[in-house]
Amino acid sequence: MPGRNRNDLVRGPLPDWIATGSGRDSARARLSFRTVWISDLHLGTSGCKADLLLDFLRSIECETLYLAGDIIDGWRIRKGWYWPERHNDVVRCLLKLAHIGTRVVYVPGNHDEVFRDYVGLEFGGIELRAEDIHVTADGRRLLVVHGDAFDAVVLYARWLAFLGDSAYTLLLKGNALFNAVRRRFGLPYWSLAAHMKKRVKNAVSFISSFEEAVAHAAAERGVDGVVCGHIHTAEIRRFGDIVYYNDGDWVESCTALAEHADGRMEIVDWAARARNLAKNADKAAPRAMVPA
Ligand SMILES: [Mn+2]
Repeated sequence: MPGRNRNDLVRGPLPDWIATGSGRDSARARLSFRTVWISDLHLGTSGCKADLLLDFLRSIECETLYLAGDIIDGWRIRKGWYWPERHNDVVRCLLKLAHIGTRVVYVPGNHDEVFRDYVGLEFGGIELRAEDIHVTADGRRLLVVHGDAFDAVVLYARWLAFLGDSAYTLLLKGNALFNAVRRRFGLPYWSLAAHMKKRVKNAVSFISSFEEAVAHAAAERGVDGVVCGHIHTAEIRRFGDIVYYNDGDWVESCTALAEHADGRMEIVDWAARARNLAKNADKAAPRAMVPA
């Protein structure tokens, strides 16, 4: 952005539709990160915690913001229109961040895979990519994907031990084809994550084999780590030489992944932060009106 001081733009007063309400938002210091990843917002569904998400987006500043898939829930919208004003606010806030100089990269997931037809293009300053390689401040290369490509690998994990890597590659392709066919016939995306979550006993082993499958793919790609979403479970975990990062979601946990200026990575739990702020406000002013 030649001739414009990015920091002035980021820190300057925000337009009304960003700094709505109390005015506290525009006054308070923003949390500054080098990079932020969010995914699985599921805008267009009642599950999306849009209020907390807006509060988060208005509280941060970063050089690069990754939207790591399942941002708009296209599968759900097809069943019936659900689009409250709050969800518009989120979209406008994201566009605004791109406009004021944040690099915004959108890697579509399975619920917003219609956007996969547009990878390589740019809309309103938002870059659409099938995947990306992010280089951290301390020089590590991280593969950024949504993660749905690994559903089939996880499902057949037991067989893969016998069949080896060619079957693994075949499964990755098969998973994409399987859902492309379902989409063509107007069938909903078959979600392994949802399927496994119904069987509570298997949920833990599902999460762990998903993480292993993603880390395995990252190792094959020769990167130092991988950032994904999809299973709605935030995590930072090392598998051999690979560090697996999951930024969580904004339906259940309300978490993001953030990189600090020195390359240090952290999971930001915005729901927990909101709870703590409310608790402290309660202590400081016990007779204040706190909405239930
Ligand atoms: Mn997903």
